[in-house]
Amino acid sequence: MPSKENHAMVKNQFWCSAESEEDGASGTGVLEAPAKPTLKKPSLYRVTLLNDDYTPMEFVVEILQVFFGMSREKATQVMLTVHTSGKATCGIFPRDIAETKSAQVNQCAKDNEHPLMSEIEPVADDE
Ligand code: TYC
Repeated sequence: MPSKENHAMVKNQFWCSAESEEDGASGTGVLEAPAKPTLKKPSLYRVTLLNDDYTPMEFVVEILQVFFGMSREKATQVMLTVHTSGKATCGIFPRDIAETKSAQVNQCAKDNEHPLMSEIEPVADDE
């Protein structure tokens, strides 16, 4: 069973070896660290709210406060943008979170018998 100390030692050896490679010293038999790990950022999704003629403005404001953590002032602003422009962004999140928030909004609207709908769309990498 390797001890904590052993683990730290192996880790140090690992990095020392990678550094010594730059000096031309190789053949130590120790695994080399990759020069640069290739990491991919998670794709992001925009949650939008759609306008309709029947959902009360106050209900929309409360939805934005509860599910998107907006202040009452910000929520009122966003609700009015939806009301006048047809839709607006509520927030941008990794896919799982965007899907969950959108589903929560749609379920809450359904439970309260309002036609309010939200949807999600992918955000372009250069956006
Ligand atoms: N248009 C609605 C009304 O006049 C209000 C509303 C705003 C509905 C935003 C949906 O996403 C929405 N009562």
